[in-house]
Amino acid sequence: MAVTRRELITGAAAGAAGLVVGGVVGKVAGDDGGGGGSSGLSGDAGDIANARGLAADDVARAVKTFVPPGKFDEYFIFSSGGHSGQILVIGVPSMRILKVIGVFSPEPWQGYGYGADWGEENFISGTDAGKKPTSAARGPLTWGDTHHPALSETGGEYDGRYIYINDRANGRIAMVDLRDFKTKQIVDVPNLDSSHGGCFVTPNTDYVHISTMTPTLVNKTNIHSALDNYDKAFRGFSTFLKVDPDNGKMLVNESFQVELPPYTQDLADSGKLESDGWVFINSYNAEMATGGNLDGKPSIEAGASAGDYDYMHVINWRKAEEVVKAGKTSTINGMKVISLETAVEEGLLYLMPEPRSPHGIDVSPSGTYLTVGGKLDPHVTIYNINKVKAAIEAKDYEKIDPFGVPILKFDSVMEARIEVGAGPLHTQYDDKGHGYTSLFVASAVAKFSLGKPDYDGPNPFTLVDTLPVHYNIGHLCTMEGDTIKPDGKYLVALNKWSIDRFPAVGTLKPQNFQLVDLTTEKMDIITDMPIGIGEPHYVQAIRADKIKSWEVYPPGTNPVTMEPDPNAISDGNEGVTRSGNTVTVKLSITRSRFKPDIIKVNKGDKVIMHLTNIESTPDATHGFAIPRYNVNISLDAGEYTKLEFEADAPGAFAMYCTEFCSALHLEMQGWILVA
Ligand code: CUK
Ligand code: CUA
Repeated sequence: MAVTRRELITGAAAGAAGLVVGGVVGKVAGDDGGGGGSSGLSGDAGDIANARGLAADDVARAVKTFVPPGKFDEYFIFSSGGHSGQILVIGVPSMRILKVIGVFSPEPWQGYGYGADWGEENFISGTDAGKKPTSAARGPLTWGDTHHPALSETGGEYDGRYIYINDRANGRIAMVDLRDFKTKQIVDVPNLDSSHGGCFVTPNTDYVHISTMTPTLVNKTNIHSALDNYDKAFRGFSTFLKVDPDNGKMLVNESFQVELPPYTQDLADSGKLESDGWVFINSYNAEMATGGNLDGKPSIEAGASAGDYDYMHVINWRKAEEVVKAGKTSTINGMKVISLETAVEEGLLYLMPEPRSPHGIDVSPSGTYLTVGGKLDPHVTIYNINKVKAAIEAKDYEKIDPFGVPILKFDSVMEARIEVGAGPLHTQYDDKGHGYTSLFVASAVAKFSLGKPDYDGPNPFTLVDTLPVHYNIGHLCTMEGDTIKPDGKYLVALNKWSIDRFPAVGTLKPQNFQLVDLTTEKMDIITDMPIGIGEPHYVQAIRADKIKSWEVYPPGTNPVTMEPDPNAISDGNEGVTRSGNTVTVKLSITRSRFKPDIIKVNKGDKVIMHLTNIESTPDATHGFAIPRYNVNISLDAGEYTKLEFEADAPGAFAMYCTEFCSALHLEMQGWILVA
């Protein structure tokens, strides 16, 4: 390694970058405030810091997040994209966006939803069973509202294989394969007209769970009066989608649902270790308010907040599995459903009172504690699973709800209530037995201690620290935070508003991800990251070395199967054949040509194209775009896909490669002549 001019000037030894950084940080003075010129650093780094007006703390924070060019981040976070319908992949601690994965919305850069077999299918398929009505007038659904990503787990730890995410708007769920970071399946979940926080996997990914948010209309006899008979016409559903362990796909035929009362089911989490076999689903609107403010009834806002308690649903899914095996289900819209009556009879569904409009429910790493944040209550309420099990065993009920479901006694199942601040929403955990709760109203993060076995210290269930964040924090996420072994280390605060943190970029503002250092005694914000794509809700953080992404596809791989496709084209077997009105094109793609590069068809022909990028060099992606036909495909090296369209528009269409792939990229063009 050559010694650079700068190293000569500063006297740093070549190749000793780590020592240089250590030396600089060691010289940081204890000066916080500092305007320009008070970095407290000496030497070259000190001059730069002084010239930029950076204080000592700024420099220390910068060093904590800096990932040198060519080096990689320690963690990935997978972030929902909100109503952009996508997933964002971001490196931690650098907070650099690594990828946007098209999920419920077409993504032209990835050729997702513009003709490629693997992408297009997701937009037209879903489950055939129980397909829900979609307005044909507006065409197929081309967006979703992604909220809650769920990384697959083995033994309660992320295994880096798949990620699932729900569509809040339409009651769907998608699976992304982390071998190639592409969406492989969207299931339009029967009996779910919406979904929300009930998206998680069981600790070995036997099932991925998704539940209703707004209850589903199940009795359609008189839809205009349905809201007047809300308790009879609507129901919630908790769905356990069986996962194929070989490819992560959800198997609707082997899945089941548990019917729930028409409360509004919200956030949910899977039990683990101590609570393995159970799932927990919050709800609000136990009042079953329906709105109707023009008729003098309260808005849902007021009606749903009238009571002092809502209910957490406690479901024993292993018992539910047995009930399904015993055939005690009915099939509704292609889904096996355990009725409310059966669920109560079989002792697999209970309710627990929760103070005032809860939102988040998060199970502690040991599985012992369930932390609930109530939007209108400044406390978090912590339940103990062992007390829950004992109360169920002893039939320690407060009462039975109008749907026959036993409600456990609050005092029997509650372990602690900690006053954390205004508007607690979601909680995450670290490796030392602390919980971190987002405070939406207070715009802050509260840190508190759990009890044994998660926390073994002197003051259990005590508020330890509070950190202001900027602003209106929704979710938050610690590294590996939903597993049985969280790393803690960093916390990402997902703030809904950014207000004064970024320059104005128009009237729609970016959200603000703030990276928080958890290794210091007081929590400390070390960087702000504007999110200019979508409105993230939840994120999960996984150690980067657990992701085993492929660098390149083996020749002719179809991303749908992740296997070489029998129709894949290799160099030399290209061609165009006709049978009646169907024209089949076998086309190979490489730097810098399509073969064949002239395709002649007649108006009205059905065109089937088998396209293969025959390159084996990682990064050698080519595009295949047909102007005016809304076709825009991206083929990574080795990738095969199929394209079908009707040649209904006559003309000479210059198909071209959309990726600047070589010096002769601009020449990578051909013709489709439709006469
Ligand atoms: S929700 Cu958005 S802040 Cu969908 Cu998990 Cu709480
Ligand atoms: Cu291939 Cu440009």
